[in-house]
Formats: sequence, C-alpha cells, structure tokens
Amino acid sequence: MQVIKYVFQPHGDKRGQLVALEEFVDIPFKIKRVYYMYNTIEGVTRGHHAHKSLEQILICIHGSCKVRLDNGEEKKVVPLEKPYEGLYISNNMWREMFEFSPDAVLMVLASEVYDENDYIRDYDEFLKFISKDKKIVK
Ligand code: T46
Repeated sequence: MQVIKYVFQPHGDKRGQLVALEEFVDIPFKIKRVYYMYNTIEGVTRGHHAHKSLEQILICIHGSCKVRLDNGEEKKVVPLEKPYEGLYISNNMWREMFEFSPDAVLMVLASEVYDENDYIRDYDEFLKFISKDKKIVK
C-alpha cells in the first residue's frame, strides 16, 4: 500500500508560520467541505469506516494522532504530528484515527459534502464492496 503524505510549504518569517492550501495546487481535488475534531477523549478510536467515493486530506494542525489505513489486504499506521503535513486518504480505504494527544486538532479537507450514503461502516461489507470493484477492473 502506498501512503501519500503531502508536505505543505510553510511561509515562515520572524512572526511565525503560515500554511496556505489551494485546491488543485496543494490539494489534489476541489475542496467542498472542511471539518475538524478536537477535545477527543483519551483512548478513543474514531473512524471505523470507509468511503465509496470520498477523497480526503487529514492534517493534525495541533497536537498529534495516528491513522490506521486498511485497503482490505494491507494495514499501515501513519503518525500525524506536524501542522504542515497532510495524509491523503482515497475512497475504498478503511480508516481509524487513534492515540489523539489531549491538545490534538485534526482538520479534514474533503472532496464532497457530507453524505451518509457514501459511508461503509461494516468491515465485512467493506471487504465485499472492494472485491466487487476488483472484479470490475479485471
Ligand atoms: C472520515 C474521518 C476521517 C456531520 O454532520 N457532518 C460532517 O461533515 C461530518 C464529518 C460528520 N457529521 C456528523 C455525523 C456524526 O453525527 O458528526 C458526527 C460524527 O461523525 P463521525 O462519527 O462520522 O466521525 P468520525 O471521526 O468517525 O469520522 C470522520 C468523518 O465522518 C469521516 O468521513 O473519514 O472523520
């Protein structure tokens, strides 16, 4: 599995740092939604789902957390601990976010507006969904 992590350009000067993100320049899709999570309770794991078509970039803009990616064949854990790094998550990828530091703010840039019908929240259903996709490709 290829993990795609973007390293954004911080515009630093004597006042501090600033990161600017533009769709199709720094982000590979049109940004239709931004959301973020904070005050995550210690020990909590979020996610536990995949998306049928949504693409996203996850940026831990404060603190740190980890993301487990699972494409049905392989799993990888990716730490997010820098405000200038973004993890790209494609569709058809099971994700779990965990080990949030108490000060973590995880911001997500999404290619689509919120649509509950795009979620696959059952792992067995996810495996069936991606195996259907593979048959179509063959
Ligand atoms: C994802 C990971 C990384 C909305 O009303 N609008 C929204 O845009 C979102 C994202 C959520 N919600 C509501 C739906 C639930 O009642 O907020 C509540 C928490 O959402 P959820 O349990 O889906 O949160 P996570 O952290 O498990 O997953 C979220 C995204 O939903 C998901 O797309 O990939 O972050």
